[in-house]
Amino acid sequence: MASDTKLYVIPEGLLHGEAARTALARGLALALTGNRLAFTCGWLVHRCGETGEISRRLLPAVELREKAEDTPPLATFLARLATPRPAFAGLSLDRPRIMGILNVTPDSFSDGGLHAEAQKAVEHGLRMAEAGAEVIDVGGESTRPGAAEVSNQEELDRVIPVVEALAKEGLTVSIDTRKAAVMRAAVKAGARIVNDVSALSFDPEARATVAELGVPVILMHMRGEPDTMMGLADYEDVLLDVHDELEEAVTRACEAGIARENVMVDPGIGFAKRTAHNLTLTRHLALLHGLGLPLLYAASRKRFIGEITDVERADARLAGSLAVVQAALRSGAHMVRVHDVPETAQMVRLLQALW
Ligand code: 8Y4
Repeated sequence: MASDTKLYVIPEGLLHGEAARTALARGLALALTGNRLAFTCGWLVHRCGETGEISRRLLPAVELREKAEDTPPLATFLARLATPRPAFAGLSLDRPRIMGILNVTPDSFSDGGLHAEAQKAVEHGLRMAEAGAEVIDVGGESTRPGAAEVSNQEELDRVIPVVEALAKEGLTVSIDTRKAAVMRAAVKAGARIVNDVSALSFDPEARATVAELGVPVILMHMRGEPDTMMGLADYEDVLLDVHDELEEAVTRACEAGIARENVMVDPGIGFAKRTAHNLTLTRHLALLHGLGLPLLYAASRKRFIGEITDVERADARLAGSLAVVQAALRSGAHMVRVHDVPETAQMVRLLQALW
């Protein structure tokens, strides 16, 4: 095998709860992010670095384990899939966590001036926490293609009062921003997580800022910027490309001094991805556990759901959102970012009861 060939395993045949623990104890399955999940077979994938040629074979878990004994890269990949994830921002990841979306953009809580808007946003954040969101993701910059640029000062004016009020209430707040100055001010105001859709690549100061602040960070996959990303939705293999590009983002973050234990990854559903890409990533999400890090899935109300169901209005996409979030949780996603917190919390409770 050429030395520049990369190897991956896409877990299939997932088991949950008691079935996972029993199959692991009997050597019938391989562990996925601890012992609450296991997989009974998997696609062993090889990609040649020179030709880009990809080959895949579905193998039972037992054969994957045997093969790993004389294939070090396979042993490494299986070990990364298996290792339990440590707590992230103080949240243990042994059960699914809900991140509630709180937009503080001009169009979100319209009318009535900045103060009234902040007040409404804080109330919505508190309601989401009450309903089961363990992280509130506060964002003041729209990443919609064609959205107007927001100045540093305007973004700060919108998000900081909201972050401060929610943090004072004892909530875990993440700050959704690509700007180092906003990250710094938000953490000072009590935010405990940085959520950057550019994976710390938009602002040249971002990596050093997060390293200095020492806070957990969510690195999301995208290509280009919101205005250019759809022209870059061209993949050799979307699943493997997203894996590799996330791996590079993680490496760059760690080289800048960010602790690996402080990194969560996210495939960036809808960002530089067409409908088929979003479906492939959702279907084979478990491959991304091969990065050895906690995994966030965020598809709430996104356009591919509307495209498949022919539902134009974003706020009428709850059922489709629940379907893909459930799929992601069954693949072992550790956190989901959603608009509809009470409904998602109800679904998560039922899933847990079944497991
Ligand atoms: C309706 C409303 C339909 C909003 C789509 C949307 C992600 C993210 C966004 C994500 C992480 C969005 C800030 C896009 N998406 N952060 N942020 N992962 N980590 N669109 O996928 O929600 S904004």
